[in-house]
Amino acid sequence: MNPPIVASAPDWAALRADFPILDQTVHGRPLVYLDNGATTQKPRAVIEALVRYYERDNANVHRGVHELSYRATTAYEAARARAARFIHAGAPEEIIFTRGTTEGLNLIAYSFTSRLKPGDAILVTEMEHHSNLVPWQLLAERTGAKLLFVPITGDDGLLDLSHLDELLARNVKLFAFPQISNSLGTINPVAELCTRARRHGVVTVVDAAQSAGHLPIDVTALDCDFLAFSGHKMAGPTGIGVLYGRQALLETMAPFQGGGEMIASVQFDHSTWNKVPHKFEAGTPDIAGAVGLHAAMDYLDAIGRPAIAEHDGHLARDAYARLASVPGIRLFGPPGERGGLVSFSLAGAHPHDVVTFADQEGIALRGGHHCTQPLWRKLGVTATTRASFYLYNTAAEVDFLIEVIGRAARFFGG
Ligand code: C6P
Repeated sequence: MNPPIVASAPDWAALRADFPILDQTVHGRPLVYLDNGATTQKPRAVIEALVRYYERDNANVHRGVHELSYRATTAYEAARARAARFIHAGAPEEIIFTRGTTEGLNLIAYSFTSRLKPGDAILVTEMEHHSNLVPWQLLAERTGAKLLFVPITGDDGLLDLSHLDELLARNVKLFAFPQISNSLGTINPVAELCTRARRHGVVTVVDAAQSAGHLPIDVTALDCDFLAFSGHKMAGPTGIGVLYGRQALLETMAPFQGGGEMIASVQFDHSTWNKVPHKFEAGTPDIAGAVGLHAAMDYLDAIGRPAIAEHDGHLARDAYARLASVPGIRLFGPPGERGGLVSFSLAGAHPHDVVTFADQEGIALRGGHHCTQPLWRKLGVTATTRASFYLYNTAAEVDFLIEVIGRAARFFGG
């Protein structure tokens, strides 16, 4: 009998060689980059795709008929088709290139202005990043709609879904939530949330900023209406992101910004709009960014997103379990299944002190409110320290993190 074919696990340590930036010392110590929730590092494949594009193909898209313009347009549209495959969208037309998650969410909020009225509601959760809260606050201000919140359970950072159906029944038009919380690491049950919202006829918006580069995403299976993510948090360049929108919805939505590319025809006193998705891409887009994002998606899928999710999640669970025994530590987010990050506070030390202490050892952490101020206020803290992991982080780096945080606890705790 033939032995079963088992896909070999990626050699994580060897993958580090793909990321030139990791090969350096900081304050005389080898760099341990654990600020991947803020932005990830870029593999050589992405850097080279950007250089190749600028050295050989650079031109504007959809405008000229010369060879370079043709090449730039082809590369830009190939990136769109790749993004559609990356998240299992029904068609490339459902992919709008944006500057990032924040712009994608603002696009929806702006475009929904004419659809909401006083008495309507927008439902979000208590764990939102400001990018998935402030645009809805502005939409509520513009329309007279009100904001409702799905509460969290406490320090373990799960959504309390016991009253979700009652909330959804309160004239909710839009329900926006993160797939993975950037502050808690919670992985939310996106498919369930979308199914329950759909039963109430509510449009769903998934903030996939912290998940797109880590988990396999299938928007068709999730049955969400919108999903937004940023290239720079998934090994791609800064300045490029994706907004997925269900095509039937996009067709009926008002444009976000006006300008070149987004029009079909312009008169002195009025205009008509280009087809979806171009209707939502006013002005010259980040063509090189799209090319770099294409390379990043290829890079991640060559490794395999299920393997990346398992790797990051394992490092985060291990760090969470071991930090729990450091004196003075308070941990946030679920103790079990979690995305690749851990947030904690340390008695007697401001997170900026902890981050500075770790920085002297070459470890890059993030300290602050991580753009989730209302969440921390609810949990009674103003800021935390966060370690966030990616595919190039190793078990040895977690060991070193635990050692350094232990030293910080002794230093600040006396
Ligand atoms: N969170 C962090 O360190 P942009 O800036 O548009 O690429 O992504 C915004 C955003 C939206 N939603 C979530 C869940 C996020 O985590 C982020 C970015 C970074 O946690 C910077 S504050």
